[in-house]
Amino acid sequence: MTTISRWVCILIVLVLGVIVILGLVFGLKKNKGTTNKGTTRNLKEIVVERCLMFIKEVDTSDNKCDQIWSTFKHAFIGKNPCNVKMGDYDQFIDTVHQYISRNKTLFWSKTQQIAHDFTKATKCFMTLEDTLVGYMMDGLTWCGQNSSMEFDYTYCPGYKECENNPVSSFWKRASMNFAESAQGRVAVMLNGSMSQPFSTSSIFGSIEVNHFNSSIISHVNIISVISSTYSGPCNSMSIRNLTSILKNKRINSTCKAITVSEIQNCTSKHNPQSCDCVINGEL
Ligand code: N1C
Repeated sequence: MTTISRWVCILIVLVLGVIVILGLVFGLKKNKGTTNKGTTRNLKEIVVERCLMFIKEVDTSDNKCDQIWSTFKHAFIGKNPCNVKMGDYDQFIDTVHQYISRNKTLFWSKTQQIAHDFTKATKCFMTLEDTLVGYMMDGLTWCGQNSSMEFDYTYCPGYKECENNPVSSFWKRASMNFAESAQGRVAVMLNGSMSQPFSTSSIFGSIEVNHFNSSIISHVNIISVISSTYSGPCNSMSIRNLTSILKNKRINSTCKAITVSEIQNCTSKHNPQSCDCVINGEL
């Protein structure tokens, strides 16, 4: 190779290197800027349509979707999106009328997908998203702006930016109400593959458990969802911590480790009616 062609090769490698580095830098910057979504487009239409559909198919009680929408909007519109508190949704929660059947409540923490696949397939339990409040807002983002009656469609703060953001405060307030309404034997699906399946900083650990009403809840069935290779998670410190918190509230509990494939088997089309296959008839 001549000296000139060697220099041409070096130059090409350098130019390619610079292009790759610039691509990475701009790519990362772009991702960083788009981490937080703004308000979901057509929020009102989506929420009202979901409300009407839910009332038609699941719940025939006297809910008024227009009224529900206005109390929901009132909770955060015109407010600094870092200063919307749980209490701002009080009126909204009071406007939605729903009855949660005894022995049917399912809580979850870090098991969102599998818990919802399970309730959808078996219809034996209800998560918050299977009630009108959770169904309407599931997967949506919303926030307002200080001194404006408009939604912010470009950016809504997440939990990392500020705790009192409209979406986090909504789920906390809705979860509090859901936990207060739970009656009889209830269940919770925890992620037994994590080092801390029960965390006192999760919504389940910091809000729902604290609002369990021991005069109407008789038993908590803790389901530790595990991958087939992991064993012994019911004995983990964090689950023992949950058991003792419940005991102090005078609520009995039992824990059972169940593999992902056992749950999937219950939710598969071949086994659609398996109401208690996951809990083996304990509920
Ligand atoms: O913090 P988590 O779980 O323990 O919250 C889950 C717990 C469930 O039992 C639900 O009843 O709290 C309720 N809940 C929801 O139903 C819900 N839907 C969507 C709490 N949070 C919910 N989200 C979003 O997931 C919300 O943005 C919140 O911050 C996460 C919490 O999920 P997690 O940490 O797995």
